[in-house]
Amino acid sequence: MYRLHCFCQSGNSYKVAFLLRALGQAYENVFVDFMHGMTRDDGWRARTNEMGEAPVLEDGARRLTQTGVILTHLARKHGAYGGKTLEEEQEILRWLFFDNHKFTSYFATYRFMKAFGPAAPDPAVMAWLKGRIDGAYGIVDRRLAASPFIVGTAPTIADFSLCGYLFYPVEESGYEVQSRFPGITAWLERVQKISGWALPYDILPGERIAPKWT
Ligand SMILES: N[C@@H](CCC(=O)N[C@@H](CS)C(=O)NCC(=O)O)C(=O)O
Repeated sequence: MYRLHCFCQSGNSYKVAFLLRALGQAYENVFVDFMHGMTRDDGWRARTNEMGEAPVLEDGARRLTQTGVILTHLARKHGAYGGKTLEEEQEILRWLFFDNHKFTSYFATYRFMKAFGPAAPDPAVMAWLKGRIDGAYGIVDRRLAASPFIVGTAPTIADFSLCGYLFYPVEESGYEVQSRFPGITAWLERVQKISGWALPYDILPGERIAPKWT
């Protein structure tokens, strides 16, 4: 059985949990106590992930990190959501990189600082991050206004990746998606119809924390 090292505030963990459920694969959650510094511990890094990040997926003796790698591994292994041609595979990879670099990354940082950061966020930093999020979300919104899923007419791991942080309560980030990005909003409705879909706080381990700075 797969073992997923994860925690409930982690949209990156959610990407993998959602895909495992969509593939009908049994897995065990291994709670990562991120909020108390577990991923910064040298021992944890040596044992679990030298990069100091969740999620980590154990597949037998293999330990995989980076959601782009994990999602690709699962799609290939189970023959679903990975694209049907080399061109589609490359297109999916293109969006996985874009998601990791910009779409997820800026938003996850912004939300973390607003909801869970140790001190009130610096307004200038937040304004800069918001500009970067606006840019990335606009690009994805335009794409999704013209295409049911990010790569073509059926869901792929690119969709699992991009939606990672979009099913968390808006109070956590204070960043409104629904009123500003109609393409993304309509796509989220389609994503919710994928078998196995559930809200992140319903399927990931750990305690919910009330947002601090929003
Ligand atoms: N690109 C990585 C990002 C993973 C990531 O940033 N995970 C967060 C939790 S959601 C983390 O562990 N961050 C620790 C840090 O940045 O120090 C992936 O896709 O797996």
